[in-house]
Amino acid sequence: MLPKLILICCLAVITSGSIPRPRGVADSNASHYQPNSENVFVCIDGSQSFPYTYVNDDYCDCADGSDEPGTSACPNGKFTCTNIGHRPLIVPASRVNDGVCDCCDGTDEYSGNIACVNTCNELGKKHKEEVERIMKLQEEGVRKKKEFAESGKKMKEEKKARLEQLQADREAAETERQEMEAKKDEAEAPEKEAKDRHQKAWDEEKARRSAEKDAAAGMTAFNELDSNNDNFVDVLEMVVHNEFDIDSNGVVSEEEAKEHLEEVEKVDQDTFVSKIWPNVKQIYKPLVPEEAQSDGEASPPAEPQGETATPPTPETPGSPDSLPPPPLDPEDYYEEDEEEEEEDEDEDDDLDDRDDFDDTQDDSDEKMPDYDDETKVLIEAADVARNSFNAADEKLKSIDREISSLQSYMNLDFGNEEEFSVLKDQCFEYTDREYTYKLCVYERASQRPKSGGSETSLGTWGRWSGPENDRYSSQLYERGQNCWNGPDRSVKVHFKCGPENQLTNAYEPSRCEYAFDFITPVSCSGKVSPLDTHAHDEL
Ligand SMILES: [Ca+2]
Ligand SMILES: [Ca+2]
Ligand SMILES: [Ca+2]
Ligand SMILES: [Ca+2]
Repeated sequence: MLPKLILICCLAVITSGSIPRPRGVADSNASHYQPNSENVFVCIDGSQSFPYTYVNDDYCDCADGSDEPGTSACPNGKFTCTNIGHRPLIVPASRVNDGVCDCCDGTDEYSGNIACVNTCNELGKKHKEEVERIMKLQEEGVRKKKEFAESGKKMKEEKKARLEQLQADREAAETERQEMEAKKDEAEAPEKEAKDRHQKAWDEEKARRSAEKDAAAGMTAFNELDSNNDNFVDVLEMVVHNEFDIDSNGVVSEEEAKEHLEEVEKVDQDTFVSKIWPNVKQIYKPLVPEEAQSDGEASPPAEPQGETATPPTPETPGSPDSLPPPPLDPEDYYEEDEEEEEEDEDEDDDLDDRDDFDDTQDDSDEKMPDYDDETKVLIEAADVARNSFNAADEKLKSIDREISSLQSYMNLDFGNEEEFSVLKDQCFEYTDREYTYKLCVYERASQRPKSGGSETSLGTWGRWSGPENDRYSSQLYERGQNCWNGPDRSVKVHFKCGPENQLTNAYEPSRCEYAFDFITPVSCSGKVSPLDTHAHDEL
């Protein structure tokens, strides 16, 4: 034991320096307490002076408490323990001789009321180990950071070269696209002309067919109306058709019939088809055949039809055709007829049959015929030109997309040495009791409940947000999902030196403003900051 004590004693002499000083005085303040020839002590704040014997006389004389560095007399006094073997500590003067060991060397307790064990060497050793541990971490981090920086620089070089290549390719691709577009336009002009011609011919054909059908219907109507078969339709043949009742009084007067006949008594077939039919075809209804009546068609379902079924007027006495027509146009009539024949079949089949019937009719009547061979050749040529143009267009677009993506990459700030580029396109997660938080560096931050449920955006990449002297210590992700009655969510990510890239904590310091702690070798400086070891010292 003895040699060790001696060692401590000698170290103490050396460390405390050559200036003798009163109890509780910090090394840095020692000069203030050097006795002078007048034997006067000047308070450190310079406000007062006292005889030197006032120092540590357990009575507070200086306003700044500097005359009592080694006693608890001044409420604002400060006691410094030298703590040889560890490092000096300043405690409030009130802790001097308070019965608690505050200094590791026990110098704050000299009254003898309590015996403090000197733990400075032990603490010093632990502190040294801690500093070494952190130092090692920092050095390892810096080594990794250098690697990251190298690959980051290499990556940027590659991207830059690729960007230059693409910018050169783009010119050629744009020229190619222009050429292909011109060829396409060139091929499409005759194609359009031929197709338009074909369409026009088809439109004319459709109009012709329609007119033909119309004329045929007109002739059929004429033959139906000409009940006495004298090749004229006259007023009396018209009045039996209730649909010609202009004033809806239930009777077709001769005047009404004549009005439909363009004010003549009778018309021949040609006149009927060309002049009368166009005006009446919308209202004309053929009289119902006898057998249809007996089949039960005689009771029309619609009420108004029943009303028009008034007894024959004197103008048409005893006419068998004076009964009201069924509410059917010719097409409906035939369909009804068919349905009656197929009464036993179920309704679905019936409907299907009718659909098929209609479809085939539409197809044969309304489908435009194929293009002629000459037009087909033009369309084929235009298709080829279009495909070539689309390919050239897509190629240019794809180049533009890649250029745009590379430019956004180049615009990102990866730190002074490109060291943060290693974190690009990487995502990290941290799970607490309720949520899993996710950080995709340079992209976005989010959270999702552990119990399931949808993800909430906490923000997208904004910018580096560290203080001016430590710009790369934090990142801001902003414009996340809006908080009800509050701001948009945002996250500040704090970067600290650590052995691996890892999201280590997530919290919400104020409503909707989140904070993540992220450790990474990239943030290692190679230096040990006092803060790193502070927590350990407190033990
Ligand atoms: Ca005093
Ligand atoms: Ca104490
Ligand atoms: Ca006639
Ligand atoms: Ca009438």
